[in-house]
Amino acid sequence: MDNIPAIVETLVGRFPQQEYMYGGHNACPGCGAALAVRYMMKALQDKAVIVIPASCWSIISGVNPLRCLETVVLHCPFPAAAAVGSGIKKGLEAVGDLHTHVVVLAGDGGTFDIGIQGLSGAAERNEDILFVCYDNEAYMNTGMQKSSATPYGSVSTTTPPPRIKQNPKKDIMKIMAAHQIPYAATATIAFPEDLLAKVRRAMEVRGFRFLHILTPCPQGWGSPVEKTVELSRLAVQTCVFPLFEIEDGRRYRLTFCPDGPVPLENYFRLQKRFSSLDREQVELARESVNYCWEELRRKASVL
Ligand SMILES: Cc1ncc(C[n+]2csc(CCOP(=O)(O)OP(=O)(O)O)c2C)c(N)n1
Ligand SMILES: [Mg+2]
Repeated sequence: MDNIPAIVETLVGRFPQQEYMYGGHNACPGCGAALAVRYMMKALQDKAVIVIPASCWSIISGVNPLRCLETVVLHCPFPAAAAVGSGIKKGLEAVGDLHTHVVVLAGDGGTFDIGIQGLSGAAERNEDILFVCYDNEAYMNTGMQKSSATPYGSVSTTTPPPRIKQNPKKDIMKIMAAHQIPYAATATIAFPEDLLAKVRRAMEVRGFRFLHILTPCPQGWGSPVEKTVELSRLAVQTCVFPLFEIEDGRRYRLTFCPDGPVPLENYFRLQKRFSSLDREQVELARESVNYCWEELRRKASVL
């Protein structure tokens, strides 16, 4: 980590300094979702309407008429986010506004589970919106109930030990690729330039765009608040959460290739939610991560 000051210096030089998210918001200390949106807003600036279904972000952004984002924010019912976003875009077009972006900002519950019907419909119709899923891997706002984005082996309030989550995390990127949408990508806050580049790329593309951002949650994951960025980095380095893009559901591109994956234990060790895994279960998790990583490398023609 000796090169951290150099990295910070480079970022300060190249990263937009203007903020579009105000301080005094309602996020918990160490909230990955707050940082993800802060970065995302640096690309969107005030050129987007943000649609937020029930989630931590409905709280973070503030209760109407207050808000912490320097743009228009609209709160909507949980399952309706993609449909509301699509309607707003059509409305803007109807009044001659062809420039304002519509961005749906939903949690993993609002994306993988409760919002998936509207999400699939909007993707299939190729609505001209950007759907951003910030994924903290559970229903955090209501107290860490498991979602279908919760990974295998995780403790949650609905999967307490010894009945830890038995099923794997749903592969939302495969589901989005199956819709053959023009652009889909993964990102995380430990790679802010990559995140910003992907938001910018998504803003250039017309049609349905999907961004899947991993955002650690210290409260839910049982991790130290100062480890949020490190955990995001470890998720990528262990191949738990690879960084990649998919165009038209076909062309895969890895945007970061770890040189020799970091052991999975380094990632698990920092989080209480994985503390009840035994050696055999860690091995199962490792096999699954390796399988998905090899499959992704084949699709991206890296193998
Ligand atoms: C139809 C409906 N069901 C349940 C709720 C209660 N609720 C509000 S936020 C939330 C959790 C959302 O989880 P997720 O989408 O992952 O976002 P996060 O809270 O993790 O940011 C739930 C269950 C609701 N508001 N509306
Ligand atoms: Mg969540």
